[in-house]
Amino acid sequence: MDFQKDFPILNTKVNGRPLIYFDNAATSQKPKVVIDQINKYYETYNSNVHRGVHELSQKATSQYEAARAKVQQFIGANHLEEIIFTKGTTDGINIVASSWAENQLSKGDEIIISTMEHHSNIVPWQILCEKIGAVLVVAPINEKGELILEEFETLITPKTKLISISHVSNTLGTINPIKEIIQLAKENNCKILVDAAQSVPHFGIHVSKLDCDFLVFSGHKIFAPTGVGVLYVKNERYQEMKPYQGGGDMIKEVSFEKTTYNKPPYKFEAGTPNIAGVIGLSAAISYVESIGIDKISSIEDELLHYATEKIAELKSIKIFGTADNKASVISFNVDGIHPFDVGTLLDQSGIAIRTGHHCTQPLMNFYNIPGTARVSFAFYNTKKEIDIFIEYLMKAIQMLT
Ligand code: C6P
Repeated sequence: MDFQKDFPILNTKVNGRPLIYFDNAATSQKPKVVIDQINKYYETYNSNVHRGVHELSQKATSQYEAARAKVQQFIGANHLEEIIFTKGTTDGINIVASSWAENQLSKGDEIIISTMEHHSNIVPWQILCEKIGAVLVVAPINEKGELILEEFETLITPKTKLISISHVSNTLGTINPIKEIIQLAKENNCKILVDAAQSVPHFGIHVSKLDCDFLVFSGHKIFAPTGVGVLYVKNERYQEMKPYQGGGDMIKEVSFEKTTYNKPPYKFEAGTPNIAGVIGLSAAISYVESIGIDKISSIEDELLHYATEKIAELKSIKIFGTADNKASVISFNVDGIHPFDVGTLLDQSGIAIRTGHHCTQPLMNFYNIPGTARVSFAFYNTKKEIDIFIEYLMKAIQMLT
């Protein structure tokens, strides 16, 4: 099926050539149905939510809350109030660090992350550790870019209060054994946060079956606009959380003497939210559901295997991230060529890839490289595009060696 017709930008040209967009791990493109819903909001019922008796505000509020129900059902949360709208994955992790962890952890307590984490799942914990004297523990990976589970287990001690781990690595594509890790957390009575930025757009997630405490993702990686995301909080955790931002909508009553708070999730959504973004997210999820997340997974899996074989045929290329269980991300380097040069030449041919450290500098240090070139596929990409990419990659290599 031609999914590209659903995405206006995929029918444009870049540098005089039809756009081939292989930077989906950075952000995905937006289908017309999402753009239309955002326009409709601004053109026909733009107003604030939870604040007005007037018709427009009521409509905006009902669309905003319908989006919450859409997300709840999409990720399999038991309760509507377990869905907090955020600015994105980074925001979600920072909320957990400030609202839950700062309140629940003390000096000497430990937080486990892994070598392959995105900076968003490193830096908030470092800031917290500095503040309260907690300790960050880093789980190792092997050369293939897989977690070493036996070693992971040995890192868990009675001091471990939180495991915060990516479901899928944005740089390597590794799919971490999240069920096993959650099981380990449960057995050891520690809480678990899943960074699902790179998994929610690509395969079905069911938070209540997974039984994690927190899960975060960004709207913009699942065909929704930037500036909107989701923090799932298991109901029981709410009683351990304090608001980390104060303002409108998160309160019940305010006086100069004392303020009481609104109930969750509103308690954690201070100020006017990204209403258009939330409405766009809802439309994006409906679009994904109209195709089927399993179908999306299988198309992307096929693209991953096709591209991996083609890239591996090229001499002088090394792929970073060869886990047995991988999502549709391929990071690679060409001998003697800086990834930036590969990316620049491909761009001249209309092919968008990402180059650099991908916000995973500690992972780059593990491999002792400054960065990689990275292609990441969405279901709207095609084998034909991969063939063109390989052709231009070969040309780039010829020019640069
Ligand atoms: N990775 C990439 O090119 P935000 O920026 O908040 O939407 O997402 C942060 C983030 C957190 N965790 C993982 C696993 C991620 O992949 C990302 C975003 C993009 O790989 C931009 S750096």
